[in-house]
Amino acid sequence: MTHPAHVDVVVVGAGIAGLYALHRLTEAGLTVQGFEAGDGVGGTWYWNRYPGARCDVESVDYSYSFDEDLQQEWDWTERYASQPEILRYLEHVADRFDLRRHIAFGTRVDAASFDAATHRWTVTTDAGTTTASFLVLAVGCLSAAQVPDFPGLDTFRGEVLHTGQWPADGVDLAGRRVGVIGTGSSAIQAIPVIAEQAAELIVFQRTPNYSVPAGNRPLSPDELAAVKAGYAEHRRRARETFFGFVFPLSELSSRPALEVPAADRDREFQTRWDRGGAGMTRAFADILTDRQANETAAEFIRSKIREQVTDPRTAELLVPVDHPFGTKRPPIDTDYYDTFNRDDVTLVDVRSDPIVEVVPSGVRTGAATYDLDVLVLATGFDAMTGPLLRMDIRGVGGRELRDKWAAGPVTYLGLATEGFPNMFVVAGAGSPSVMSNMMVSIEQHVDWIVACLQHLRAEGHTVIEACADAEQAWVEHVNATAATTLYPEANSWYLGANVPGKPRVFMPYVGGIVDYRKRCEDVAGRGYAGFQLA
Ligand code: N01
Repeated sequence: MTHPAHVDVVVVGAGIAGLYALHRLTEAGLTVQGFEAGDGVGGTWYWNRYPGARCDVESVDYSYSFDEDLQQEWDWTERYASQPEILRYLEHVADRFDLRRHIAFGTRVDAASFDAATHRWTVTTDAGTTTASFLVLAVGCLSAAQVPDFPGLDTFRGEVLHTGQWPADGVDLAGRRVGVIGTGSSAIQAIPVIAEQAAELIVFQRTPNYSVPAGNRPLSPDELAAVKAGYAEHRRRARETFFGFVFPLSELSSRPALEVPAADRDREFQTRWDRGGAGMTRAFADILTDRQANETAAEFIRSKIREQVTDPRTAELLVPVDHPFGTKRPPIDTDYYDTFNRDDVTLVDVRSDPIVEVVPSGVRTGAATYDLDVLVLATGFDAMTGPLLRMDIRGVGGRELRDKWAAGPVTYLGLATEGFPNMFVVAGAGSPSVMSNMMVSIEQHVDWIVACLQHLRAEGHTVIEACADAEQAWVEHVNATAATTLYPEANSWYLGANVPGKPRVFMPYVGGIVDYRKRCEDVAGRGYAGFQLA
């Protein structure tokens, strides 16, 4: 596809955010050009095809709400949709709204620079350049794979695969010895499925995680019909929750955990455990803000791990102790702990016996060499800032975004950053994004951006830029909000702790989506207060 010389808006990325942005912008009468590194739409759901990949937000919530016909005609088959089903859905959305014609696939944006004289961005891809009045970065929060610098990785004779870059044609693991490094959400989903397929599985764990059963199951036609009958109300309620989806609450949910007798507390945890999914952190009001309250939930999960894993030594290795429950994104699983009862699955604790190197035949720790045919790196992502900073983005006066964010991301509302006019980030650092149902956040962000561009057009403005003082105040607010929670206590990707040398800054906004939306609406209502319009 040849690039147009100039468009109103360039949208980078054709995942959930990029597709919705293209739809809304074209609907608003703007000319657009989308660029997507993958050969198809889907973003996260295009790249993460590892065995067992599925969403941890329920399908009826993890779907667009903007079009009533779309949500009525699509039938989700399971409580939590699998990667292939979500990808089919996004392909359907692209076709239904005729979005593919705006997208150059297989085209990676390498650089973008702003010209203060013409008020235009020049966007450079591996196939050419385009200028645009506005730049919308919809590149995802978890799209830059993090590959640890293991000595000898390139000498491995077998196949090395990252969960976030899984081959589209799949990988036949039958009869092969597979190693998985990591025990985050991706690994916890992949491990039970890989164990079924492979001859032998070795799991290299550095930090044990708290995993809760997903309780995945088929969605019955009656359930689906009931949701569809009340979809508008369901969506409205979801938008009024803290995270953007309706957790089942009980009369205990608003109470501090330690005010509730221990037996009642455990009954509540058990109810949520049996129901499955992400509700454990909402069992009581202070699970994510009070260490002792958190410990009651953590202890409950630890007891479940000990119950499920028959070998006591393996069970103890799987029990998490070094971070509060929920301060890393809580994985939800299908048969994760039970998988370690299999004779063909081995858990290696690389905290006490670190990986020294990868050798041609496998992985060598201080104590042993593990021979492998396939090495799966479930080692996560350079989250939130990685996908942006891997591009060479330059604002006014050639200032590099990499320089501006050298000590961590600095944004106004997560949407914009001073010195980089006419550039918007969808679900960026400083927004609720990964701390919410991404669908709800993405729709809110994109709607806000499109309304902003319409306002500029109506008022005859060609430039919008975040003001330094508004940005500073927002960053302080984001940090102060995080400091009221337990989140900063974990070495998580939220903090950049998983990438050596990355500044330790808590990136998402944990004030909730209702609070955030009100702030965004207030800013717009006051003529885009905190932005300079020219
Ligand atoms: O990545 P992670 P992920 N040596 O960063 C280990 C979303 N997601 O891809 O904890 C040894 O969580 C690392 O160990 P440690 C979700 O938001 C959602 O699993 O740093 N180990 C950790 O165990 C999630 O949070 C879904 O000590 C190394 C693992 O690799 C996010 O994506 C599914 C290592 C990385 O875990 C990221 O999840 C999947 C090293 N050098 C993902 N380097 C659903 O919707 C890293 N590790 C369900």
